[in-house]
Amino acid sequence: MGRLAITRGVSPNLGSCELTHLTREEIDPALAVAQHRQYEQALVDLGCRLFALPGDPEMPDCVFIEDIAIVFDELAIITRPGAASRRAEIPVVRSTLGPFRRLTEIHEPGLLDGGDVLRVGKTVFVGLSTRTNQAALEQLEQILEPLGYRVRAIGFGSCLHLKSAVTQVADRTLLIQPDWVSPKCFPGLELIPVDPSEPHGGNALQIGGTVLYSGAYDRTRERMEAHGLTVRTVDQSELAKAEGGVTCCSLIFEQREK
Ligand code: CIR
Repeated sequence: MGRLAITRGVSPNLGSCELTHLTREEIDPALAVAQHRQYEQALVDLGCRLFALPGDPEMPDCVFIEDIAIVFDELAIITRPGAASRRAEIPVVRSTLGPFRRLTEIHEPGLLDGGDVLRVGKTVFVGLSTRTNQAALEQLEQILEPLGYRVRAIGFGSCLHLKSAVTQVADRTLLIQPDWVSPKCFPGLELIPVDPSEPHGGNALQIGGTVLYSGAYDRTRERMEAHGLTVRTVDQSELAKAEGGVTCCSLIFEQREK
């Protein structure tokens, strides 16, 4: 039935977003909205059917929908975000995913942001972070291991989420910021390190045969192209000030009724 991309609009209060590693900078709300539309258009151009939810003034970070759910072929896991301010984002995402997947949830004391979960085939790497804890990791093991997935805990530092540091760009290839997460965590996979001058360049979104990527990291883009990857860029300057990247702004999965 094709690939579905669920997105959520930019909150008019994005300027009050959570920030962990960055210093607050003024965000241009109109530019953020325009850039998010450009991102949504790129998803459509890359073959996704777009399901765009409206943003909410009460939820500054709602555009970063990736953190609220992790969608597998077999089921979807509704997270319990590590930042309490973000838990109000859950109900709309839960009801939107309901028709497509059996749902399960992370429960207290578990804390989990989708940005800390990197799935590569049947291996699920889970970053333990300020947002994701051991209790959630154990709940993920209980949910996923009976379905044949291996769950692996990963330590990392200097960035918000595991996927700020490492993302999948081809079936067996990861883009990685080796100063923030050890390459030794990913045996058997080909690794493309970000250019050292672009430390924030580790977040890329593979959609079919194309990598959707920020336009801010030319040298790392060239490295991916030198590996034979096709890269399409989008401008994300405003969402980057809120510690967001290309993976954060959508939930992408094969559409089918459950
Ligand atoms: C937050 O701190 O929760 C947001 N300002 C940024 C979330 C970005 N999400 C992601 O990397 N998956």
